[in-house]
Amino acid sequence: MDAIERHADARTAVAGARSVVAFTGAGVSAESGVPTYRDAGGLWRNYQAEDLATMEAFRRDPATVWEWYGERRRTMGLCEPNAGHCALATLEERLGDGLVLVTQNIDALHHRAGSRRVLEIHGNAFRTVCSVCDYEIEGLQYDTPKSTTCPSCGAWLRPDVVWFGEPLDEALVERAFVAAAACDLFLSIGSSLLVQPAASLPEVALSSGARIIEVNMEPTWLTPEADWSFQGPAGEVLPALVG
Ligand code: BV8
Repeated sequence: MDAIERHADARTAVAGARSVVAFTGAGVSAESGVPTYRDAGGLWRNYQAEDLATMEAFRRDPATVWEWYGERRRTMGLCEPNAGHCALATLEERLGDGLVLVTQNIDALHHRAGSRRVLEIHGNAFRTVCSVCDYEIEGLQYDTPKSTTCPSCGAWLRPDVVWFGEPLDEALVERAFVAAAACDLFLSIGSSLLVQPAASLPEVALSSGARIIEVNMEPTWLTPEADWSFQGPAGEVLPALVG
């Protein structure tokens, strides 16, 4: 089956699906200018994850961790959703709550593309919460807050993201895994599928009999298992699959 036929086949699968999970990683935002984590020049090459995205690092040097998130807020805040994000927003319009969008991204670009039902399982870089009490700054912040001290308990404020070694929000994880077990089509888009527990979602879908479409620039452990795997930019492949 050549690429065109494979494409047509996958398009038919998307058109015919009734319950879909779209699972996204940094690759879906790459064409918007958001650096990915592991690609050449990816975030982690410049900084060791454990140096910046852990509670230990924050306790050790909160000012540097805030400097890093302030820089990422400024960078990501200037990025616009791309055709890949927009295609998923279109799919949500068509499927209603038949689509569950689970993202590892903290860049809020799915929301900005118009998607409404987005499970941000690793948090949102633009939200600010207290590292101790349940205080939260209203709305989104696109830079380091003027004061990083909690006005309620005096502790450090932090970005509302999940750091390595920290548990994800149980209710969000539950909804994501229930949707993966129940879907008839699972889309894995722009993820190296290396970070747990998120990377187990395609496995749950696979073992529940869902058909799998992968869109990623390079092969992953899921590639040989997928019904269709497209190694191309999500901003080009997704509109062709969903359009
Ligand atoms: C936890 C928010 C326990 C912060 C993130 C050993 C084995 C197994 C697991 C572990 C282990 N050691 C430690 C763990 C656990 C750890 C983990 O999985 N580590 C990995 C690295 C081995 N997981 C955790 O720590 C989790 N917590 O386990 O807690 C616990 C439980 C109960 C009670 C107490 C404790 C927390 C994980 C979440 C961490 N936070 N982000 C921040 O960002 O600042 S993870 C972060 O990295 C992202 O959110 C994302 O999830 C991940 C990056 O992965 P991807 O999105 O896939 O990005 P990547 O760059 O890797 O790949 C991009 C892909 O896109 C590439 O393949 C590329 O080819 C492709 N691409 C590029 N351009 C395009 C494209 N594709 C299409 N189109 C393009 N244009």
